[in-house]
Amino acid sequence: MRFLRPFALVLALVATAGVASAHEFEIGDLELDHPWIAEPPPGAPTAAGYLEITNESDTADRLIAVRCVFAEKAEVHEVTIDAAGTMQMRPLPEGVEIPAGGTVSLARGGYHLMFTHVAERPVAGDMIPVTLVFEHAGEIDVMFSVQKPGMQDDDHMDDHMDMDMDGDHTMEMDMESGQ
Ligand SMILES: [Cu+2]
Repeated sequence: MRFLRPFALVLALVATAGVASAHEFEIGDLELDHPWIAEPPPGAPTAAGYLEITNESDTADRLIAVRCVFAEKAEVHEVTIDAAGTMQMRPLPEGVEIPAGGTVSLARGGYHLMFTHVAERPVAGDMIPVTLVFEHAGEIDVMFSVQKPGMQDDDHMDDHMDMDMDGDHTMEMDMESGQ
């Protein structure tokens, strides 16, 4: 058992870091959990944003628009995989539905916010204000924390640790290029 203790300590520190960086916002019956932007590589003109949206009402809502000042354009995007297995993304002009009583994750490899023509490169540690517009709940200003890809919430952390243990980063790399 002695040999396991240092490893257990590392896990505890990781879990604490995840909790410290988690933040959430509420508007009406919507809960917006841990909005974050992945730090783009130097020179990249785009950045991707993620969060989890829970709708506690019995009426569906819809994220219909995104506004910000740090990029010229902000859109809701979806990653799709075509028949040939190529990952692509497309804007969703209708936005994303948040079903009644449901949760929608904007996460790597799926729905995400796409910021293009970024004026100033977001750097890990920055907090960036972004306005999210919902069809029914209205508008809310949310602070997105900028983090290095691979340093997100606990769930993601678990995924990455699993991948590290498997020694297989293939899936993760594909997802990043799909942003
Ligand atoms: Cu995109």
